[in-house]
Amino acid sequence: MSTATPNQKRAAVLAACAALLLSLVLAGTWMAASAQAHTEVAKVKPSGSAKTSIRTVSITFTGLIRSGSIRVVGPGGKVYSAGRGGRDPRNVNRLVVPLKRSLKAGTYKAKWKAVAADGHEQSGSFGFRLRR
Ligand SMILES: [Cu+2]
Repeated sequence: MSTATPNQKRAAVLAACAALLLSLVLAGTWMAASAQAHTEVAKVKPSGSAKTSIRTVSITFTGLIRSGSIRVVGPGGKVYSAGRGGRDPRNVNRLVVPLKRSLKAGTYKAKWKAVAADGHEQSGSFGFRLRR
Protein backbone atom coordinates (compact mmCIF):
# COMPACT_ATOMS: atom_id res chain seq x y z
CA MET A 1 0.00 0.00 0.00
CA SER A 2 2.41 2.68 1.13
CA THR A 3 5.92 2.94 2.45
CA ALA A 4 4.76 3.71 6.00
CA THR A 5 6.17 1.44 8.64
CA PRO A 6 3.81 -0.54 10.90
CA ASN A 7 4.64 1.88 13.74
CA GLN A 8 3.68 4.89 11.62
CA LYS A 9 0.42 3.22 10.64
CA ARG A 10 -0.36 2.48 14.25
CA ALA A 11 0.37 6.05 15.27
CA ALA A 12 -1.97 7.33 12.54
CA VAL A 13 -4.77 4.99 13.67
CA LEU A 14 -4.28 6.02 17.29
CA ALA A 15 -4.40 9.72 16.35
CA ALA A 16 -7.61 9.19 14.38
CA CYS A 17 -9.15 7.31 17.31
CA ALA A 18 -8.17 10.04 19.74
CA ALA A 19 -9.68 12.72 17.50
CA LEU A 20 -12.92 10.77 17.17
CA LEU A 21 -13.09 10.16 20.90
CA LEU A 22 -12.47 13.83 21.67
CA SER A 23 -15.21 14.96 19.29
CA LEU A 24 -17.64 12.46 20.84
CA VAL A 25 -16.85 13.70 24.33
CA LEU A 26 -17.28 17.33 23.29
CA ALA A 27 -20.57 16.59 21.55
CA GLY A 28 -21.78 14.63 24.56
CA THR A 29 -20.92 17.46 26.93
CA TRP A 30 -22.65 19.99 24.73
CA MET A 31 -25.78 17.83 24.41
CA ALA A 32 -25.95 17.19 28.15
CA ALA A 33 -25.62 20.91 28.84
CA SER A 34 -28.35 21.90 26.40
CA ALA A 35 -30.70 19.10 27.45
CA GLN A 36 -30.63 20.28 31.05
CA ALA A 37 -30.86 23.99 30.56
CA HIS A 38 -30.54 26.50 33.34
CA THR A 39 -33.00 26.16 36.16
CA GLU A 40 -35.09 29.25 36.72
CA VAL A 41 -36.91 30.65 39.70
CA ALA A 42 -40.58 29.70 39.52
CA LYS A 43 -41.77 31.12 42.82
CA VAL A 44 -40.46 32.88 45.92
CA LYS A 45 -42.05 32.95 49.34
CA PRO A 46 -42.84 35.39 50.76
CA SER A 47 -43.56 37.44 47.68
CA GLY A 48 -44.32 41.13 48.15
CA SER A 49 -45.44 41.32 51.75
CA ALA A 50 -46.30 38.95 54.56
CA LYS A 51 -46.75 38.88 58.32
CA THR A 52 -43.97 38.74 60.89
CA SER A 53 -45.28 35.32 61.90
CA ILE A 54 -43.74 33.59 58.87
CA ARG A 55 -41.22 30.86 59.68
CA THR A 56 -39.33 30.28 56.46
CA VAL A 57 -38.19 31.84 53.20
CA SER A 58 -38.23 29.57 50.18
CA ILE A 59 -37.46 29.60 46.49
CA THR A 60 -38.96 27.07 44.14
CA PHE A 61 -37.12 26.46 40.87
CA THR A 62 -38.36 25.10 37.56
CA GLY A 63 -36.11 22.06 37.93
CA LEU A 64 -34.04 20.01 40.29
CA ILE A 65 -31.32 21.72 42.28
CA ARG A 66 -28.39 19.95 43.89
CA SER A 67 -27.70 22.34 46.75
CA GLY A 68 -27.89 25.93 47.78
CA SER A 69 -28.24 28.47 50.54
CA ILE A 70 -30.31 31.53 51.46
CA ARG A 71 -29.33 34.50 53.59
CA VAL A 72 -32.03 36.87 54.81
CA VAL A 73 -31.15 40.36 56.04
CA GLY A 74 -33.79 42.59 57.63
CA PRO A 75 -34.27 45.84 59.53
CA GLY A 76 -31.06 47.28 60.92
CA GLY A 77 -28.99 45.15 58.57
CA LYS A 78 -29.41 42.18 60.89
CA VAL A 79 -29.33 38.61 59.63
CA TYR A 80 -32.69 36.94 60.24
CA SER A 81 -32.07 33.59 58.59
CA ALA A 82 -31.18 30.78 60.99
CA GLY A 83 -28.35 28.84 59.39
CA ARG A 84 -27.57 28.65 55.71
CA GLY A 85 -30.63 26.76 54.62
CA GLY A 86 -30.59 24.14 51.92
CA ARG A 87 -32.68 21.96 49.70
CA ASP A 88 -36.14 21.23 51.01
CA PRO A 89 -36.18 17.52 51.99
CA ARG A 90 -39.73 17.36 50.67
CA ASN A 91 -39.10 19.06 47.33
CA VAL A 92 -35.92 18.67 45.24
CA ASN A 93 -36.84 21.83 43.32
CA ARG A 94 -36.91 24.02 46.41
CA LEU A 95 -34.45 25.87 48.63
CA VAL A 96 -35.62 26.77 52.11
CA VAL A 97 -34.18 28.50 55.15
CA PRO A 98 -35.76 28.87 58.60
CA LEU A 99 -36.08 32.36 60.07
CA LYS A 100 -35.21 33.51 63.55
CA ARG A 101 -38.13 34.24 65.85
CA SER A 102 -39.23 37.78 66.72
CA LEU A 103 -39.07 39.14 63.21
CA LYS A 104 -39.49 42.90 63.05
CA ALA A 105 -41.80 44.74 60.70
CA GLY A 106 -39.88 46.25 57.84
CA THR A 107 -37.99 45.54 54.66
CA TYR A 108 -36.08 42.33 54.08
CA LYS A 109 -33.76 41.04 51.39
CA ALA A 110 -33.10 37.39 50.63
CA LYS A 111 -29.91 36.50 48.74
CA TRP A 112 -29.59 32.98 47.42
CA LYS A 113 -27.12 30.68 45.71
CA ALA A 114 -27.98 27.39 44.06
CA VAL A 115 -26.28 24.67 42.08
CA ALA A 116 -28.62 23.42 39.37
CA ALA A 117 -28.83 19.85 38.11
CA ASP A 118 -26.47 20.70 35.24
CA GLY A 119 -23.85 21.79 37.79
CA HIS A 120 -24.13 25.49 37.02
CA GLU A 121 -24.03 27.87 39.94
CA GLN A 122 -26.68 30.52 40.03
CA SER A 123 -27.47 33.32 42.42
CA GLY A 124 -30.03 36.03 42.90
CA SER A 125 -31.95 38.06 45.41
CA PHE A 126 -35.41 39.37 46.12
CA GLY A 127 -37.00 41.71 48.61
CA PHE A 128 -40.17 41.58 50.68
CA ARG A 129 -41.87 43.46 53.48
CA LEU A 130 -43.09 42.12 56.78
CA ARG A 131 -45.89 43.68 58.81
CA ARG A 132 -47.45 42.83 62.14
CU1 LIG B 1 -27.06 25.77 33.46
